[in-house]
Amino acid sequence: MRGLSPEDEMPAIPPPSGPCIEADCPYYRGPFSTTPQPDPMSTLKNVAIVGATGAVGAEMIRCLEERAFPVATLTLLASARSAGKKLKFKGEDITIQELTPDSFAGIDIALFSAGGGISRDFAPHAVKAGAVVVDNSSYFRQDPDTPLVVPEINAADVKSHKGIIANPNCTTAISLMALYPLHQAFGVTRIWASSYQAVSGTGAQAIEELANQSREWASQNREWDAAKLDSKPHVYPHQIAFNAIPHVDSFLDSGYTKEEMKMENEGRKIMHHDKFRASVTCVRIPVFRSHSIAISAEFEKPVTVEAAREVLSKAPGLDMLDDPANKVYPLALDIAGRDNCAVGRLRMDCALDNGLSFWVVGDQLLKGAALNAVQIAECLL
Ligand code: 2RA
Repeated sequence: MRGLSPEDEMPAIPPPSGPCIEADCPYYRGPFSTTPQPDPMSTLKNVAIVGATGAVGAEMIRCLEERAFPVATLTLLASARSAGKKLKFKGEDITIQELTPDSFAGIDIALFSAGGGISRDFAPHAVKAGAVVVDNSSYFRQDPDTPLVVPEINAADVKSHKGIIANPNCTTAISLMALYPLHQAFGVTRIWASSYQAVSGTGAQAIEELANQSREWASQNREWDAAKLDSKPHVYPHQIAFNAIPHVDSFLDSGYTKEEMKMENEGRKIMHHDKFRASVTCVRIPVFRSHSIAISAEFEKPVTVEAAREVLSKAPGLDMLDDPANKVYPLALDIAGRDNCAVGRLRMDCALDNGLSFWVVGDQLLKGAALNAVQIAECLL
């Protein structure tokens, strides 16, 4: 299994030889582009990764390599605890350095994935040193001066950055990969959604907690109906193995969690749709990797399953897996490790006058974090 970590901590894709869709994003892999590709050798960048030892950091290194990002030098930054350890990039060992305010001299692009506090404290130093920061934490997402970008949706927003570009929350990014093309075609007004989120979205300790609890149950030869363990959970407020916990991030006075409100708040900013409304329940489930989201969306213009299928089958970065009669629909286990998100279970929503229900799955370490960040960096080339 690939390395794993929290937010606030693919197949190989060389630079495309053919044209791509977005004038603003030279490496964009959409089907309709006419934009010529840059010469990667003329755009070599000094790149830094802050939080290189985390799961998202590990995926960032992998994405840079697999997508042949034009890296001149790669600087890996982490806490003092990890300084001196080595990680591989393109077959070479790179020694991890301790993150300090002076770490960014000569850096062109700094990918941050080490938590909101680190972003708050160190991103300004990176910007001052002349780097553009792509930040995976939630810290700058609602800052009006910071674009919040999913390149398939709003690559053009990258241009308005003032040194920092924010990467959206994983559940939002994955949901919008299917919702935004539908919005373009039919005009979404509001959604109701439930997420089924993998433990790797919380981080390495959460992965251990699920693995340990599963082992504990199996080693005790328990019956299926005696799944409640004696040992106390550490990461989650309740046992995660064999359970579903409707509690992701902290609760707000409204009764929703912060994670749940990210869908509406970030969705509005990314889609440039101030009236978008989202009522979401986020649930942590005992899956290691990939988030799944069940969405019911209401639209302004008449929608049909056939028209939606037509739209979604052309959407960049999204696969249609929708043949329920043959048991074909997106599954977390199948999508883990893949760049593309997948959508299926398309049906007219029986409780709405003009609504569609669907199921979208994405690898939250990739499209929900590292891949999206590297795609944003590609927009800077
Ligand atoms: C999660 N929001 O809890 C995080 C990952 N970005 O899954």
